[in-house]
Amino acid sequence: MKKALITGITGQDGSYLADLLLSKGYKVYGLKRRTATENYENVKHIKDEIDFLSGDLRDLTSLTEAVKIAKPDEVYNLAAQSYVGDSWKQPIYTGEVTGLGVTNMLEAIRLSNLNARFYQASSSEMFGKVVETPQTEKTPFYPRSPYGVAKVYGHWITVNYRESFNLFACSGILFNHESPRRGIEFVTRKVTDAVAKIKLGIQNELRLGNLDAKRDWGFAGDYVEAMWKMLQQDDPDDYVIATGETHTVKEWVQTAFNYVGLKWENYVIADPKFFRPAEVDLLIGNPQKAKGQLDWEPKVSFKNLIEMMVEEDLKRNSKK
Ligand code: NAP
Ligand code: G4F
Repeated sequence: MKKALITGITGQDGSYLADLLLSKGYKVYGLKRRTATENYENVKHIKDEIDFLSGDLRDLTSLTEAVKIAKPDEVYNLAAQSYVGDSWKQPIYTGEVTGLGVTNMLEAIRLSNLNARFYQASSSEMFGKVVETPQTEKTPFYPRSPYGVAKVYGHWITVNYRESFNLFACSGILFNHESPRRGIEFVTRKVTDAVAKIKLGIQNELRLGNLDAKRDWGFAGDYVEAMWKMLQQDDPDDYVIATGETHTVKEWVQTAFNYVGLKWENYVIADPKFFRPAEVDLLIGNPQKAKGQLDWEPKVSFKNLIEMMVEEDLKRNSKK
């Protein structure tokens, strides 16, 4: 039986990846930091099938211990301070977790002499103020936030450990991916949750920032398949994972409101609080390498993704 250690198991991607690996017969260990209140929401349906190990990406001792206990064949490093907006409010913390935390995880693996394969959750935020469109594995990075800068560090330290120590280390440069398990602070889920609440009469307005930003949005369930496929190859490499389509935030908003038969202009209010000190205006990835080498393709369309999320938020909010 293969064994996998997932950091960030309580997050959106960690939970979908755990679903996938359990379905493939893996023994799954999940690194979870100590919290005063329960935060198992995304993994409550599989809680009894996962071995949770206590740890924090900033704490090498806990990572070393987790690797010692799990003896993993594969390590998926998904933990991060992942919210771009907060990375200006907590730049040092973001650097410590999202950047240096990657080195801690790599060191824990290297010092264990276990030959575990390693996946790093890199991000299209690294392209930031894009220097070419669409973005590929070869597009130079130009990060626009402390989060993006930390991810660039995490990406290059992964490449460096592969080249220095011959580790099987892959970096997935994933474009935005969403789902009903997405954190409520991200624009996609903020919108679908608000649309559901407005439809149900429990909210009457939605305050948003920049509606003109463009993102390449896919479904998280499709994207974790790509992570797993990267670690099944003969050689480690880096891959862009994207749909190859881009849409504005306004299109997301319009589509979500349309789905419940409402006009978005009647509810959305521009609020300067949600504009960022520096914006990433346009992201669109070219997933050709992943299609060719990993035989990976996204399955859920932009419209179906939004409808899936609005439906789930309608259900969730109806129960309250
Ligand atoms: P997420 O929902 O925010 O989950 C982040 C996870 O990291 C949570 O389980 C969180 O635990 C954990 N975590 C945070 N700080 C930690 C620390 N110091 N030590 C240990 N665990 C810690 O993020 P996601 O959307 O699933 O994304 C997964 C990864 O992919 C992240 O690295 C993100 O930056 C990257 N990424 C995401 C996207 C996307 O569109 N979703 C695109 C590209 C890259 P708590 O539950 O305790 O907070
Ligand atoms: O949903 P967002 O916060 O996601 P963002 O910044 O693109 O980052 C996400 O995707 C990255 C991959 O490219 C990941 F690496 C990262 O971890 C995260 O998962 O914002 C999307 C866009 C931005 O342009 C933002 O300015 O939506 C715009 N926006 C407009 N109003 C808003 C809002 N974003 C948020 N969160 N909240 C708003 O009210």
